[in-house]
Amino acid sequence: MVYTESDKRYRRYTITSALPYANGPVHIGHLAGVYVPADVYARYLRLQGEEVLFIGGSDEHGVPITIKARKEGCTPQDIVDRYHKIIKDSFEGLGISFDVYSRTSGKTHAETSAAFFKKLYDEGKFIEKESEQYYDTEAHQFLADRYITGTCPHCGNEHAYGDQCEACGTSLAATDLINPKSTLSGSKPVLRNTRHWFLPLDRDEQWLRQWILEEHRSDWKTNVYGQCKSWIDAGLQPRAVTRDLDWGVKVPIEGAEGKVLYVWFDAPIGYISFTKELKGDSWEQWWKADDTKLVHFIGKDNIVFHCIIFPAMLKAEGSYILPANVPANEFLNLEGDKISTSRNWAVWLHEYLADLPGKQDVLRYTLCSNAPETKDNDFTWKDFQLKNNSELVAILGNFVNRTVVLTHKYYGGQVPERGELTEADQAVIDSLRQAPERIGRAIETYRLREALAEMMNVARMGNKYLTDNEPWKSIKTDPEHTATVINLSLQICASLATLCQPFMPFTSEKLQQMLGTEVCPWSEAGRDNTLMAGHQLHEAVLLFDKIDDSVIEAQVAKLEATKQQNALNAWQPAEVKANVSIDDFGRLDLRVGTVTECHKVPKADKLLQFSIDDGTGMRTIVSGIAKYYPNPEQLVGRQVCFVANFAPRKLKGVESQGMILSVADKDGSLALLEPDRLVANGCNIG
Ligand code: B3M
Ligand code: ZN
Repeated sequence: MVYTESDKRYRRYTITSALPYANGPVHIGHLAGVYVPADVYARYLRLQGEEVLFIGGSDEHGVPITIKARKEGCTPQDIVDRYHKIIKDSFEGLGISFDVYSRTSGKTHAETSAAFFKKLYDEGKFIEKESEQYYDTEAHQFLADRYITGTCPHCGNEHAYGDQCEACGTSLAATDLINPKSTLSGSKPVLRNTRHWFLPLDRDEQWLRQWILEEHRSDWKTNVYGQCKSWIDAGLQPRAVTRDLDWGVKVPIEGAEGKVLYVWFDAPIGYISFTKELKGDSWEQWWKADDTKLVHFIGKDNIVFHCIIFPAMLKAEGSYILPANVPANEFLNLEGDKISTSRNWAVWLHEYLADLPGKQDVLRYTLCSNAPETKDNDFTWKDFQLKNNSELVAILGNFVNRTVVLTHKYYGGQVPERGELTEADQAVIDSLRQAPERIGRAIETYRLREALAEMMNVARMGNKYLTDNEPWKSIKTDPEHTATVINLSLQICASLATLCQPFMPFTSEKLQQMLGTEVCPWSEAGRDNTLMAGHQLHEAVLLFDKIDDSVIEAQVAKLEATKQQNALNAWQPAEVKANVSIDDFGRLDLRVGTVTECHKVPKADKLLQFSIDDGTGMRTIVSGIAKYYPNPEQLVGRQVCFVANFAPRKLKGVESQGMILSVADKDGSLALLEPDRLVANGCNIG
């Protein structure tokens, strides 16, 4: 029984989650934005007894995949095979409960998307246009989308792509770019004529305005509504739905050789193809029946495609329903910095599962409670640890553990009979009864953080109930009421087994095992008599373990290493200084000498004191390089280069007569200069 009035008319739910590009693994940003919320929603509706189809799959077309293949010297198929498997397995590992997880390189998808295009083509729904597109004369190829980069005309970002500027989020046409450059050959592309098919979105403005801006004014999220409004207000333009590429679904008409469907044309049709794969002949009701609710879970960068372009395609085809809601989330950052695949700044799901086995629900919980629902949000490992230790362990785990342990201790693990109820007992029963609806309404309106907090409030209530009643004391003084307290606490535990299931399915499973129950229908989850007196529990096991500092430190160190690697990758030699004359250079007296002694200057951590045989005698040089040479005596016997004619100066009481020449490497380490064979001490450098 769903609680939101407008949802009551639906008989089934088609829930889609954005199809991740199979050119890299999935990270926590994807999870927090799309997959965890979608999974919570799907699991909840199933517990409500609703008919649910939860669709996922890999997006295996598009230019980024071909670019990666080219870089790695393999085929695009190799790339998508590799990542499809990693992505699919890791989703499964996290308990994302797709009914189908397929891929857009499959046969059904090729047929379905080609047929969709063909129907629109036959019915004259496209406009056909010859236009000038960039062409790489060295690589002999038209440059679609990411094959071309240049400066964004809106924000000046010099690395904008031919289809989008990632710095300001604007969607671009390649011909908008300033100083366009081919990513294939690096050359400046030329314009050539080519023929393409366009979806005339300009003709859709009126109904889109009515449908989104009027009808969905109050039930779509403000961030989604706002983006749609600014798109529509800016005036919609025809969008090309074909590309000159050889990787993708072939354009199914004559005279279109060498052309494929644009990835954003075929990918959303993937939702439909995958439904066909799973449901066979009965697929249509999931996409065409008015009592089906279609909901797209996506990230904010996909809003225009799911709210405007795909609906325009569905509308043009004519027999499909439109999405009832598109609950897009904002972005999740990592330790204060934007998640980035190219900078490897991410927590990758498959690595998380390997590094922290058995902790799926901790990640699900953290991501859900931090979900970027209304604004960008930040993931930090410290917060992750805190959420585990002071919420999951201290509240939920602690409550369940105390209850089950006490049941074993006092009643041999059997649910005790309850006696007369006090007012406080009754208040707990009343509050428990209302919990499913409170949580359910929040989930139905995509306020998952709130829903999760409400679920935890049930555990909080349980903890407080135990603490207020102190059964470990009252067992001696008031055994009858103690039995009531334990009985009710167990009912709360049983409720939690169902109420936590959408968020934390692994924990729910553990809890069910411990209690010897199964999840119940959502509408019954608030009952106070789920566990009958006399029912035997199984052994108490801990739902959550504390996460030690060392675990967190290891993850932080991993990110630190990434940062350093990125700094190295970004390193460039300094600019060359202004010219000097040979006379300027000649005034410097540079020489070679041999180190005869070397030690730290007392009470100065940074300084080394060198004694150098300079051919005429001994010279002392003090140099601030102690941290690079922890064993300075090892420098004895080596030849070094030094400036011989600096005026002497005192450093920590020692007179320094020159400067030793060294080079600072890009990673911040240091190297001393040395002639490449032994030379006489005192020789000049020049
Ligand atoms: N592959 C884009 C993305 O990951 C895309 C989603 C397709 S959903 C049909 O941002
Ligand atoms: Zn820009």
